[in-house]
Amino acid sequence: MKNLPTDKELVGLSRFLSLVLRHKPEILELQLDNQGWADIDTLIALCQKAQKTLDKAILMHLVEVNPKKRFAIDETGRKIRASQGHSIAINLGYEPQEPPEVLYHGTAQQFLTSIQKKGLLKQKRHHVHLSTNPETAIQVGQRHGLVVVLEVLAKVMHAQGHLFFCSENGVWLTDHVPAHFLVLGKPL
Ligand code: HQG
Repeated sequence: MKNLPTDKELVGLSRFLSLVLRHKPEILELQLDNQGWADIDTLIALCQKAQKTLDKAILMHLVEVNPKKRFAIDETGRKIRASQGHSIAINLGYEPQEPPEVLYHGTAQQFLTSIQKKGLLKQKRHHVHLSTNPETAIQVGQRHGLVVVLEVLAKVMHAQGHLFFCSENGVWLTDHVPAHFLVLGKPL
């Protein structure tokens, strides 16, 4: 395909779209509906106005090759949203699901004292983010410092009434993980 951005440019565009679709649609004056969807043609027009190199082909390519499948297109093909990670007030509409026995959360060593006291908090996001494998948790945690992987006793939590959701791109979400459901893996 010709005229597609380089990998580096795609990372920059993906970061910008994550910012707009998860946290600050107002920087483009973009309207999201209450499930977080934006009209694709409007998004492209507003990005172009903001001097971003984006057209429909580039956007579709970005959605397709994005390593974490961060963005979803709706069934009409006219709308796009981030599949998880929001800080703005939208409702993704995922149905509660039974989680696997164990899920993983990667964090940094400096947060452990607080996590042991308060459990995992969702902080600025809508949910605590969990993964099905420790490798992903390592990648997530090392963004914050010396990585530590925590095991979450998800099935037991679920049996005790905690709700779990799985995003379109396979990230498990829950409101809060009390400390007694956490098992501390070995610091890496
Ligand atoms: C920590 C990325 C102190 C928590 C990733 C984390 C993920 C506490 C940080 C997604 C705490 C929040 C989310 C407590 C939790 N005391 N610290 N009681 N409870 N924390 O970025 O999970 O690349 O909001 O451990 O892949 O790191 O953007 O959450 O270290 O899926 O698509 O507070 O973001 O996805 O940090 O990452 P974040 P996260 P994208």
